[in-house]
Amino acid sequence: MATERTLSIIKPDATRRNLTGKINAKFEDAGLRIVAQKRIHLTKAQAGQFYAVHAERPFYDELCEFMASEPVVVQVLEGEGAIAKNREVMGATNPAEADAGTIRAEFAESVGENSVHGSDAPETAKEEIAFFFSGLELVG
Ligand code: DAT
Ligand code: MG
Repeated sequence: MATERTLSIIKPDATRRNLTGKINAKFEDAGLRIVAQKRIHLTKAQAGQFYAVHAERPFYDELCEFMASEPVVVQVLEGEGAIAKNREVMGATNPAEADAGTIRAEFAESVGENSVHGSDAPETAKEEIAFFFSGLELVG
């Protein structure tokens, strides 16, 4: 399997509870390397642009409000099959359905406040990385 990069976000419910280090340990233990990382505070409009694909979903407004409520940590994870591996480490969207040991099973508070975002495919990973990071911020 090829080396890939994926976009990860540690969401406001997790930064608020000081869980960045514990979540990063899960990524590193799974063989994912954090090759770029920064803490930012999104506006609701920026959150809306990032999650534009969900604009028609009933939870969209709540999701954007939440993502802009407090700072997030955006990061690029790299490794063999990083996109799928990260989704595995994250666990299912609904923490009640997430496998034991996954980030969402251990830390997420609800379906909406579920601690982490991870890209779901190579094309979205590319777009999402470019949304937050310039080429200069990405160490080759
Ligand atoms: P994922 O984050 O696992 O890729 P998704 O892309 O389907 O899940 O949805 C994006 C985010 O939207 C998700 O992390 C939390 C929120 N969300 C999804 N389904 C929801 C629901 N039924 N109620 C409230 N928020 C929801
Ligand atoms: Mg998704």
